[in-house]
Amino acid sequence: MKKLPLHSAKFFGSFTGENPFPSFKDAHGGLLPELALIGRSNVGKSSFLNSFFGKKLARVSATPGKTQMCNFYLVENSFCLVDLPGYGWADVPKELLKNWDELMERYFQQRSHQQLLFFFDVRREPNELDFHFAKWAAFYKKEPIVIVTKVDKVKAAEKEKCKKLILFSLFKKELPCVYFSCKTGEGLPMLRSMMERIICPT
Ligand SMILES: Nc1nc2c(ncn2[C@@H]2O[C@H](COP(=O)(O)OP(=O)(O)OP(=O)(O)O)[C@@H](O)[C@H]2O)c(=O)[nH]1
Ligand SMILES: [Mg+2]
Repeated sequence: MKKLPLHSAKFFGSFTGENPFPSFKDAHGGLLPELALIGRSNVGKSSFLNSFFGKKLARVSATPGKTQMCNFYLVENSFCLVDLPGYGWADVPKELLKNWDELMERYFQQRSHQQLLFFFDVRREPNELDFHFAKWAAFYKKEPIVIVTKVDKVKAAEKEKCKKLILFSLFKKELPCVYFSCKTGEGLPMLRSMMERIICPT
């Protein structure tokens, strides 16, 4: 199978959806595949992005709410990846939460070709906003790949428990699920080969 040129990834730009989101085409005029990272704020989406590309492209912070726009990264002639703003960070004014909802509506309505990667911190339990997202995903008929993050912080039994919660309580269905840690690299080879199969299916 073709290897993705991940090291050639570049930051393309930040978008709010007020103007159309960018669309990237292949040599035959077809849309390039798109991977979208979604999940609660501080769950480790931007950290995953940096591990996945093997270089520091996105800003990571211990303070939730770091990524506030839809940040597009382009791997030329292969695919694009979108780091979506995390939801549910503390101290967020109501107005900002409303903006998040509107931004996501715009993103989901304008894009139909993306694969969602749903991130979940292994030490948490699904909250109201996670359920809100799961409903959206079902409405738009999206089947996310679940990435359970920060697994370096827990024992094996807790990973299993978290996986069951997400699949059977949150999404209520079997979905692909990978344990990931940007500290140890656990899950990275598997995720890279999964993405290769999605992006270059032949
Ligand atoms: N131990 C551990 N810490 C992690 C891991 N992934 C992320 N973190 C830490 O979690 C914090 C948040 O990480 P980010 O990658 O910025 O999270 P995010 O989901 O992009 O957050 P927002 O941009 O606010 O949506 C940082 O302090 C990271 O160092 C992991 O696999 N293991
Ligand atoms: Mg981020």
